Amino acid sequence: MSVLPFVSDTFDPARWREIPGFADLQEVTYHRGISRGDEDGRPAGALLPVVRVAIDRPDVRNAFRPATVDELYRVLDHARMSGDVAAVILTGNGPSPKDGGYGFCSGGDQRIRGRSGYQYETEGADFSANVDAATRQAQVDKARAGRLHILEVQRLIRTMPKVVIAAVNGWAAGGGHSLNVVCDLSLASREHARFMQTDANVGSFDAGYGSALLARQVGDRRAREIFFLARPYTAEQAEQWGAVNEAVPHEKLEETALEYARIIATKSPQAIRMLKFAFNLADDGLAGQQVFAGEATRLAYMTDEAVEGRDAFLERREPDWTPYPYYF
Ligand code: S0N
Repeated sequence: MSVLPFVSDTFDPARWREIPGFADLQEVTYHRGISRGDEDGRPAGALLPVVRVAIDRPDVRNAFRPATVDELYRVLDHARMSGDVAAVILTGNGPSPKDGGYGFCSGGDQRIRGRSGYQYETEGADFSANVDAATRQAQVDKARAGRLHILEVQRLIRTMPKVVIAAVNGWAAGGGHSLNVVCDLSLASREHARFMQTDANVGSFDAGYGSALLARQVGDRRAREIFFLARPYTAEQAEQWGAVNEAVPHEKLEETALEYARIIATKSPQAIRMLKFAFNLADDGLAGQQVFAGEATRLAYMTDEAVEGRDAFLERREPDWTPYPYYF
C-alpha cells in the first residue's frame, strides 16, 4: 500500500486511502476511510462508509478562493453520489508549515475579493505579501466573473442525503465559521479550535444559513453577539453554547469524528436522510419541502399503488385503486 503524504497532525494515514480519480486536486484533499479490522465486522483494510474532505491551504488558515470552492464542490458532490458513503468529515489540513498556526477555514480569501465577489486568478498569478492591491487586481481573470459560490457548497452540505460532520481543527472564521454552522454535527479541537465571525470586520455578511442557523444553534442573543462583536470564542465556549456537539482533545479529533460516522453508518440510511431533511424542512421553506418531498415521492414509487398508476397508463386502461384504502 502506498504511503500517504502528510496532510494534517489530526490525520492518521493508517485510517485513510486516496480516492481514485482525484489525483489532480490542488486545494483540497479527499480520502476514504479504511477499517482497522475491529469495526462492525469489517476486515482490516476494508472500506469504511465515510470520506474525509479537507481544505488544503494551511498557510492562510485554509481560506478559500474560487478554485478551492470548485474542488470542495466537486468532492462533496462525489460523496453525495457515492451509494456506499454514509457520512462526510469536513476539516482543514495543517498546521501551517509557515508559522504552526491551525485553521479549519478562515473564509473567503480576501486577496482576491473583488467588487462582485471572489475572482479567479490568472495562471501563475503572484498573490504573495509583496504584491500590492492594484497588482493583485490586475492578475485576476476578468473573463470569469466573481461570485459567492461558497453558498453553493453550503446548499450541497445542507441538502446531501448524508450526515456532514465538521472536525474543527483550528480557526473557523468568517465564511469558515459559516461552514461549521451549516454542517449537521460538529466536533472541535479543545486546544486549537477557535471561532470568530469576522464578516462584519471585512464588510461582508452571511445573511443566510451562517447567521439564521447559528441563531437556531446558540440562541438569538448569542448569535447577534457573535456577529456584531466579532469576538473570538473557544472550543469550550462553542460546546457550552451549542455551536459544536463536543470539544475533544486535539489528537482525538478525527478519531472521534470517525466514531460518530461509524455509529451513523450502523443506522437505517433512509431513516437518517429523512431525519436530516426533516430537521431542515421548516428553516429551508419550500426548498426544504421540495427536498423532503423528493424522498417521499421516491418512497411512494415503491408502493403497489403507485405501480398500479404507472401500469394502467402503459396498458392503456383505467387504474384500479380499490385495493388501496383512503385511511390507514
Ligand atoms: C483566522 C484568523 C483569526 C487567524 O489569525 P492568526 O492565527 O493570528 O493568523 P494570521 O497571521 O492572521 O493569518 C495567517 C496567514 O493567513 C492569512 N489569512 C488568514 N485568513 C485569510 C483570509 N480570509 N484571506 C486571506 N488571507 C488570510 C493571513 O493574511 C496570514 O498571511 P501572511 O502570513 O502572509 O501574513 C485571522 O487570520 C483572520 O481574522 N482572518 C480573516 C478572517 C476573515 O475575515 N475572513 C473573511 C470573512 N468573509 C468571508 O469569509 C466571506 C464568505 C463568503 O464568501 C460569503 C458567504 C455568504 C454570504 C456572503 C459572503 C461574502 O463574501 O460576502
